[in-house]
Amino acid sequence: MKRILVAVGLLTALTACSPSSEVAPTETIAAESSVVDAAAVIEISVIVGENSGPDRTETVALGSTVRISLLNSGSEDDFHLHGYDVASGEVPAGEEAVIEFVADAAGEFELESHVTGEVLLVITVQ
Ligand SMILES: [Cu+2]
Repeated sequence: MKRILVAVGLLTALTACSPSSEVAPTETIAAESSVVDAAAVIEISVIVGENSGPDRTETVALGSTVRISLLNSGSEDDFHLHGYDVASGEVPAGEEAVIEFVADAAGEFELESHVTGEVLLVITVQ
């Protein structure tokens, strides 16, 4: 199952991470299909535990549409991109989640697991 989440709460203040008790303030919209120009989408593939970690960095241009495919190779998890406040929701073991967002704010943003607290990827938008 793939889910595409588009952030609409981009003005939401940065929130500190609290793995199990976080009440998501983020508004998300589940979309059946992407309406963006495929050629303009930056695809990032993450296999959790294989090519993920705090030392993995990806740099994207400001204004890009970024689509992160996350294969959850571990147990059930919940992934979250800080700063943009987009989350995957619960992802069962072995399933893939897609987090998509428009990189309209510059900076460094951590993608992390809310179960382990591990940083999986750092995205630099510049
Ligand atoms: Cu988080």
